[in-house]
Amino acid sequence: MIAAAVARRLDLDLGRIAGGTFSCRFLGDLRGSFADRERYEEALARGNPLIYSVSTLESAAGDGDLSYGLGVLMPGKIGREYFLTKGHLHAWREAAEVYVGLRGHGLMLLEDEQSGESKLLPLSANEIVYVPGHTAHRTINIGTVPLVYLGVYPANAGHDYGAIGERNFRNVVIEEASSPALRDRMKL
Ligand code: PAN
Ligand code: ZN
Repeated sequence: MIAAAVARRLDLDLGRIAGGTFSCRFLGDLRGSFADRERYEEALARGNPLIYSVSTLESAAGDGDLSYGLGVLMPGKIGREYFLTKGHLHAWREAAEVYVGLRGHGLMLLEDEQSGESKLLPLSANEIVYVPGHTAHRTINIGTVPLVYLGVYPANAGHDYGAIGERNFRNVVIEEASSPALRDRMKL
């Protein structure tokens, strides 16, 4: 028996999956995410723009099933740091994820929870990024148009924002000489 509807339409302009739930993160929701706190507060005093949205189709079927989310991340910077998602680990740490780039130019910052090792991988249209388990992941828009991507993950992965919320990623991606550069947060 086919339990769930298996065919879905993605609207890349609206960032919606038919039948999905839609959530938005505004600049004010990202306090603590950007390295330059002064520039962040200055930008927030000027306005509270949408930074990203996620249209999510969560499965209630449990073990073995998949959930997925269509993300749209706006272009822009706070100081020299590109717009980004909050980033998270999966609550079930073994849960991996596959990201598929659909539009725009972006990067994914991965950080192994155990070793602390970072990887910066391209996520642009037609690129796939595999995020292993035990890996914090954040999406970054380095382009001038919205970055659109689909993430597919185990239905029981869960999202743990706590650890990243407290200590953030070790590295930041900033613009240097018109190009993205990976830098140690403590040495900025
Ligand atoms: C994605 C993310 C999406 C938004 O669907 O949830 O990019 O990023 P944050 O969840 O960090 O705000 C995913 O990785 N799901 O597991
Ligand atoms: Zn995830």
